Amino acid sequence: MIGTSRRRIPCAASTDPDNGLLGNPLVKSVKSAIVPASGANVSFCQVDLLYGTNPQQNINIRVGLPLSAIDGGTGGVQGAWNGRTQGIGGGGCAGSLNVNPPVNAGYVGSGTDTGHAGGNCEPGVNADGTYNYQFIQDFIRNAIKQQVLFSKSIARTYYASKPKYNYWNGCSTGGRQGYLLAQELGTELDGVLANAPAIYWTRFQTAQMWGQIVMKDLVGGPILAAKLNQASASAVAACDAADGVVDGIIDDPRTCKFSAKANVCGTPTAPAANCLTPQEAEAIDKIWDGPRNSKDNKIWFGLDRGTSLPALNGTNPFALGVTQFHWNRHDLNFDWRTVNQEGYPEVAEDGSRNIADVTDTFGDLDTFRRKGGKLLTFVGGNDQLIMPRGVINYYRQMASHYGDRHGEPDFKELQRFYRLFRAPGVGHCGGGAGPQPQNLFDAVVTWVEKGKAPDQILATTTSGGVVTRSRPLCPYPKTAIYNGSGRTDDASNFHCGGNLEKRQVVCADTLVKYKHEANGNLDFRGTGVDRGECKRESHSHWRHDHRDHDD
Ligand SMILES: [Ca+2]
Repeated sequence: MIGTSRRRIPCAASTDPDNGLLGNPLVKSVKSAIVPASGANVSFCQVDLLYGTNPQQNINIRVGLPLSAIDGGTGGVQGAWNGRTQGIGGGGCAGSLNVNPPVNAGYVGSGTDTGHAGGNCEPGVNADGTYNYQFIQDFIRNAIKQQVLFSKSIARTYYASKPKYNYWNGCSTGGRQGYLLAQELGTELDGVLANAPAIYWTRFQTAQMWGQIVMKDLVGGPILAAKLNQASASAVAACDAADGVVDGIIDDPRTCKFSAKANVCGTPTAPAANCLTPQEAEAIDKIWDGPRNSKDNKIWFGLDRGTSLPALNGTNPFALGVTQFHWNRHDLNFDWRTVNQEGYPEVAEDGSRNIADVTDTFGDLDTFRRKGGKLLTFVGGNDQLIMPRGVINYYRQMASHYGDRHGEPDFKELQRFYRLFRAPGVGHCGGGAGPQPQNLFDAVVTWVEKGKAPDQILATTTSGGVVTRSRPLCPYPKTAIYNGSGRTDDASNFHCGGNLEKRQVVCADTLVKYKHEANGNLDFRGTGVDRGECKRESHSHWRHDHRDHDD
């Protein structure tokens, strides 16, 4: 699409017909101009283009280019440019056109609006009950692919030099976008940082409504936030010490079986304030457990104990969850309040049948892996919006996909190019009680360019600019283990070891698979191990339980 001229051109001329943007039939409009420095933001060359293959497709893409030598840029490998690109992801149902952070760091930055303005996903369904596939496909995949391709070609035109390394950086929807690019555009990126990814879009967003439905059924409406918060605090108090360190954090909440029944008013274990009715306790237990069908089989994962519950289970449901019910039934008037616990499985299955093959992100990483790509993910152990077990589920599936010929998960093999770091106690893309991951993007760059895989990620808690606690985060299924002496607030007194892939936690998370999913796009092995394997105690995957994964 872009001319192959190796002549350097000024920013103002970068849209000239010779350079392939003006006159490109898929580029509806394009402009370029130097943006002056402003506050902490450096001056850069901004190219804005509108991409579309038909009148209904209107994808805005922004590429921010550190000034080239011809435009006065200095300090990089060409002008102010460090020779790399960095695509920035969006959040919720919105994209991002803010390219300042990567540009300030010397990267060609890029962003897209994903084909629509604002964060409303309702236009994915038309008033007549048909899907607006243009809207959905542009949001899910088309826009980010064009973003990456244009950022690379425009960089090549502007600097007369090909980018040496190409990266993605996103969290939540931006994380999902990183996964989709690694799955479907595997030749174009060298490194992907994709945190708290909103993968399995249809499945997890449907599950975001589970708690609201349970509370409506059992209590008649939302439980007071103070009671939800007390239940979370009680769970942490009950399970905190099981990981060996009393620090207000449950290292692996899957092992915590605390029941909210302990908080029922009048029982000896009830808290002094914000105790629960038996119905409220049952609802909270179901929120932790996640949606199940009538056979008591798990449909998706719950919010883990210790997680802040009001984000999804407050006075109002999470807007994208409500929208997802409309998507599942391709009906803008479908009212989630008409759905009870018994009806939930049908809505979930409708979503799987009707739209999940477009929205969910679970392809393999074969091309990305073969081309040497590196994928790094952090997920908060107490993510309040995206169930972290869903991300672990995909990671295990890939460990199985790249495992031995029996399809057993092989995390060591997987970790040659894909590493998942759990951050205990951390919320969605950050926040929460746990120490916060540091320098993740640098870790991807070092992995790609120096071949040094991150064995651990430093996480810190700061107060008034002072680090009050530090911990290593470990590539799953390892976890941070206290060495037994020294301060438990100092990362140097921990090491990465152990193996969190215990039979009891993995098999308890086996998911239902619908008939229509078998042998199609949606076929997947549930948790990366099937039910049969979970029933056979002697299966070799579980014999590994007792093997220490320390190198
Ligand atoms: Ca603990």
